[in-house]
Amino acid sequence: MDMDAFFAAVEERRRPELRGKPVVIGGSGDPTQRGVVSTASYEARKYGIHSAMPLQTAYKLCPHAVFLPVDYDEYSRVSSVIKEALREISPVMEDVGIDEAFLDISDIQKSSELIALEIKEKIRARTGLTCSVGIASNKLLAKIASDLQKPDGLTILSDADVEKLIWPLPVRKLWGVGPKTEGHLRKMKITTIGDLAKIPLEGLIEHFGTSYGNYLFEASHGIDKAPLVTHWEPKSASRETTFQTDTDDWQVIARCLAGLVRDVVDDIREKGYRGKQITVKIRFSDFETHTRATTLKEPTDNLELIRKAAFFCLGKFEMKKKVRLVGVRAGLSKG
Ligand code: TTP
Ligand code: MG
Repeated sequence: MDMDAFFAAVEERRRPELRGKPVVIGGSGDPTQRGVVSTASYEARKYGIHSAMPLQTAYKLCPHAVFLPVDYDEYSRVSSVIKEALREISPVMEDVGIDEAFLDISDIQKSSELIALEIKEKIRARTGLTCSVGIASNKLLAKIASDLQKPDGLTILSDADVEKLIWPLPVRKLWGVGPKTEGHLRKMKITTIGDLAKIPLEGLIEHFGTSYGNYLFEASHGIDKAPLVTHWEPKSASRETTFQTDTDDWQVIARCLAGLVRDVVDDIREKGYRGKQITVKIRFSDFETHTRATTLKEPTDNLELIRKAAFFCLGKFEMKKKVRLVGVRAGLSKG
């Protein structure tokens, strides 16, 4: 299950006057300032606007779009309502992200289609939002299926459909195939999943090594044996900020870091964790990015200790250039 244009849909639901207009969610909501698009409504996507695009570019593509800031607290709240509804349908759920989850429905004595309709109806009744559901024999295929008929989609994929429906898709649709692999494959004249499936396993291992070669071979044939991960521990908590204008003012950088540390500590306390490894990230005006890390004697959620560690890391940077972005991360352990 994957929600449709999630952040934008939440905003449209609470402000019905936005319906049908191009809506872009990102950064502080001011498209003349720095920041990237978190998501765009389907109306806004018609103008070529998409996630991760600079807000200023989105503004050029569609100046009359409605630009709104990210209200993460509200989206998290709606996300919890959705996850609860899904758990009622099947307790075997893998929570993948804010708007996405896998459900194991193999033990439910109903047709796949009925279950899918029930999922869509429950989510619509509790949140007023639409989602897209993909049903298949494994996570890899279910994820691809959920994307085939967005928005408000329902796609049931049998293993026999792989050749007809999956093979024509670009290789990027496979999990774990990023721009780098895509480029590498393009040089081998492989652009679709079907092209990839025609390469013998040995050939893929030769080019990509045993582990990734095997993965590409299986994935291109629709094979995925990974089980659902129904419980996971957060491994880290992090925050970062991009300055409106690059700065070499140490006071500004320090104040920013202190604020980020406070947010991270709030986060780890709320979840009942403790931080051990503290990392500070600095991106300079030319996008060169460095990290400095330190490990605390023992895991803690003490603000002072974590702040001290973060400033110790900050002190290890050579500030030769203006700073564009500051970030902090705490590696976590339980209790
Ligand atoms: P997606 O499910 O990738 O996108 P979406 O729900 O907006 O649209 P679609 O109908 O295609 O599924 O991501 C879910 C939310 O995560 C999205 O609403 C905003 C956020 N997000 C970002 O903040 N940055 C990103 O680069 C992406 C891809 C998503
Ligand atoms: Mg989505």
